[in-house]
Amino acid sequence: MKLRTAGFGTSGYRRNEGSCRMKDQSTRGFLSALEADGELHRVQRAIDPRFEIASVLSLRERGPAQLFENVTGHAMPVVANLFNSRGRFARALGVPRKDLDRFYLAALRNPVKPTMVTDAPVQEVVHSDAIEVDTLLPVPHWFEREAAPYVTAGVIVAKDPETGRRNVSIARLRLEGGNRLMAGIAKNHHLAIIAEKARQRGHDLEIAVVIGNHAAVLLGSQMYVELGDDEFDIAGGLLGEPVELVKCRTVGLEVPAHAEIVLEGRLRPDDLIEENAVSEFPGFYVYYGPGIGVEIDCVTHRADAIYQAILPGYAAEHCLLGAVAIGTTLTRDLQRSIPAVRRVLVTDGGMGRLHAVIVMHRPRLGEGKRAILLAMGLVNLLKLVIVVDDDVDPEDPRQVEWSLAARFRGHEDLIVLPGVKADRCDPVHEDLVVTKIGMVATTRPGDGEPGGRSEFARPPPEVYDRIRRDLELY
Ligand SMILES: Cc1cc2nc3c(=O)[nH]c(=O)nc-3n(C[C@H](O)[C@H](O)[C@H](O)COP(=O)(O)O)c2cc1C
Ligand SMILES: [Mn+2]
Repeated sequence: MKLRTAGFGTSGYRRNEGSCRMKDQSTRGFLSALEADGELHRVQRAIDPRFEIASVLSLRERGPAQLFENVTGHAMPVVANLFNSRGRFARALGVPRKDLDRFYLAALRNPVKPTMVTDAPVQEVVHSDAIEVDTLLPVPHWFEREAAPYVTAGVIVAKDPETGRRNVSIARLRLEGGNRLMAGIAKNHHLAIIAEKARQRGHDLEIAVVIGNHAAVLLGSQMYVELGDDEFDIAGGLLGEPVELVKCRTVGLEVPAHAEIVLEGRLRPDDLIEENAVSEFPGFYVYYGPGIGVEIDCVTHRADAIYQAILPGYAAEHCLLGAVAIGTTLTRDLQRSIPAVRRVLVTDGGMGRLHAVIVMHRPRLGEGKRAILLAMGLVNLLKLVIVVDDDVDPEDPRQVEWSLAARFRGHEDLIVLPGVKADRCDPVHEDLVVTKIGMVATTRPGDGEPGGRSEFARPPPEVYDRIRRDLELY
């Protein structure tokens, strides 16, 4: 299908009276901006959602956003690869790249409550009987050994049956035919805890699955906040204004008005469905056992909705969304007890989950090791943590390795902790324990003094600075 306009229209949406929304809370402004910069690739050739979309995305995993306009069997286009780099987040959030970390921390500290609207683009079209999810939506079938297609960018909204508090998070949803889905949710996630509360009360849990979200909503959904904290408040913090929500048609929930698609339905905690093979962030298949059945009663979407997908497995976007959230919350948490911590970066090579670099400013003796222990204690996933000085860019693996070569003494700067509780996703865990490793690659107090062993070799500063200023003349 061809989109009706070269840009991405808002299909006649009228703003509510009294609305003070300043930003485009849809993904459409971002898509237009990407396209203007040649960062949106339109795939016009017919493409099969069964493995072909996955293949193109795997090959262009770090490349431009991809808009599949002609998906076999579907009128609705598929967009993917939207947030596969830190730079893309900066753009989508309207923040200079270098300020991103400070910006994320500020959003965590300054949540903004959502606001309600009544007229929502995401409800332009409503389907409420004989729902066939696989007919309505072009959901890709990703990998060979997975049994069916998965919705991978679905942000699930639910309310705690005990407290009425909202929770917003992503979990994969597999198509089970007709209006049925299966949700694979880690037991320790809030959504699983809430579903268990509903099960104990003997009823289903209403959910709304939101597809086609602004970066603020996707990132907000990933932040490690407490059970009872509403991730839409964090999304509002990232937007710098309230997320506009609209009431769902068939469930007692509210969803972002400017999203593309919403599936309204119920998690059925007693309806267990065996999942078998599913891909995880290490890039391997895992076998978690049964997931929870879902029934969808209503689907709403924009008249010209675009289906957003996230390539699962060891892929840039999947890894990065979690990495940003873990890095941000760890930076906040570590700084509370160790002010020398400047930043925690969860690395791409470490799958955005398992490895981190902690940047510290002049750590005192032993303080690097303390930061490592604290980080590992707080985030179960982490199993390799490297501490570097703040003259090193943690996003540059070459500089991190340079630190290890220049500043790390294996006999005293290494921590090896066998037999520590592992995350179930860790590829090398044995009986859910793993060996955790910490490396402190920082200069010691007194290092780097003139005449000492780690004094940098450089031209005289007055010459160097002058040449740097006038470099284009040379
Ligand atoms: C693309 C993507 C897919 C994800 N898929 C799942 C999943 O299938 N199951 C799951 O438990 N968590 C998944 N997550 C991670 C959770 O969304 C994340 O840990 C979230 O913070 C959990 O929030 P909660 O504790 O409020 O439920 C995924 C994250 C991303 C970015
Ligand atoms: Mn939560």
